[in-house]
Amino acid sequence: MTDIKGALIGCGFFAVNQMHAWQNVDGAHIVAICDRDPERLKIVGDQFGIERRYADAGAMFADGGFDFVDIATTVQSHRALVEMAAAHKMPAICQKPFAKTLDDAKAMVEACAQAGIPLMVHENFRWQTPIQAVKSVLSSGAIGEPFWGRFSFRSGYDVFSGQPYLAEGERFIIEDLGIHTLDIARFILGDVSSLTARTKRVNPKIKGEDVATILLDHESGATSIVDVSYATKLATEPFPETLIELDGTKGTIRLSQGYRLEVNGPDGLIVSDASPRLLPWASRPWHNIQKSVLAIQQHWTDRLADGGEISTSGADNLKTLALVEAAYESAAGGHAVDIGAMLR
Ligand code: NAD
Ligand code: 89V
Repeated sequence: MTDIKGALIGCGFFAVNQMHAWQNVDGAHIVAICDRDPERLKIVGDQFGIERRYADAGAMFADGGFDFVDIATTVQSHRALVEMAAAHKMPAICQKPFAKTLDDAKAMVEACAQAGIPLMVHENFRWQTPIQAVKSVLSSGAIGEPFWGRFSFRSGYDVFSGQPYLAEGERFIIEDLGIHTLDIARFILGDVSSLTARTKRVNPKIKGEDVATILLDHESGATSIVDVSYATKLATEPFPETLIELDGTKGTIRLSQGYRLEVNGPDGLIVSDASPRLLPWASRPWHNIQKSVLAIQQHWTDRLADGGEISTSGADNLKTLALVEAAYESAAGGHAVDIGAMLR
C-alpha cells in the first residue's frame, strides 16, 4: 500500500517532534510544510528535507497534492485553519488547545462534520505509555469498579524557555497543561457531570495561574481530583510525568514517579515498570511526550486507512475543552459548574 501524504502547518517548537514522529509512522509521510515565519520554515524544511514550503496556508491548500493536514500552530489560528481544511474537504489534525472558546470548537466540529472529513485533536497525553498501561489494567477488571481517583502533575520545570508565550497569556496552566490532565481523567474514569476548581498564581513573573486544584464528579458516580502545578519544587523533578491514584472495589492502582506501576488486587501486589521507550530522536525528559506523539500520529494514520473511530476526535475533545472552561468559571465564581449544560 502507498503512504498517505500530509502537509504540516506551523513549524515551531513542538512541530519538530511531530515531524520526527511522521518519519517513524507506518503508512504516512509529510510532503509540504507551511509557516509564516521564513526562518522556522527554512529550519524545519532543511532538517527534514521537505522541498514544498509555503508562507501562506491558503496557497498550500490551493496547490493541494496531499491527503491530510496537521495543524501545529498555537491556538489563535486553529479555528481559521480548521475551517480552511473543511472548505477544502481535507482531513485535519489540530493541536491542543483545540480552540480559544468552546463556541469556536463547536463551530469547528460542525464545519468538519458538514464537510464529511475526519478531525482529530492532537491530544497526545492519553497516548503516553504509562497512561495506556493504567487504562489497560483498569479495563482488565483487576481493581473492580473505580470509585475514586487522583490525576496529579506537579512540577517546577521551566517550560517558559521553550514556550515563552506560556508566560504571557491571562490563562496558563489549566488551558495549557491541565487540559491534558483533565483529558486523562476523562479517558480513565469517563465523562464528567460537574466540577469545582480553585486556582492560584505563585510565580510573579507570569500573567496566568500556575496552580489549579479541580474536583470532578464523573457520570459513573466516581469522584476524582485533578491537581496541576508549575510552582512545585521537588528534590527530583518529575516533568512531564502525570501521577495517578485509583481506588476500586477490589483493589488499587498507583502510578508513581519514575513510571512505577503498582497494582494491588485480590491476588496480591504486582509492581511493573511503565516507562516509555526512548525513541532514537527523543531526549529526556520529553521522551514520554515524544513517544505519545508517535502513538497518536500512528493512530490517525491507521484510522484514516480503516475509517474507524478516532480516540481524540474533535467531537470527543469538546468534552475536555468544556472542563477547561468550567474550571475557569468555577475558580472565578467559587461555585460548581454543570458540564452537561455547557455541551448542549
Ligand atoms: P510555536 O510558537 O513555537 O510555533 C508555532 C508556529 O506556528 C510558529 O512558527 C508560527 O510562526 C506558526 N504559525 C502561527 N500561525 C500560523 C499561520 N496562520 N500560518 C502559518 N504558520 C503559523 O508554538 P509551539 O510551542 O510549537 O506550540 C504549538 C502548539 O502545540 C500549541 O497549541 C501548543 O499548546 C501545542 N503544544 C503541545 C504539546 C503537547 O505535548 N501536546 C507540547 C507543546 C506545545
Ligand atoms: O504539553 C504541552 O502542551 C506543553 C507542556 C508539557 C510544556 O505543558 O505545553
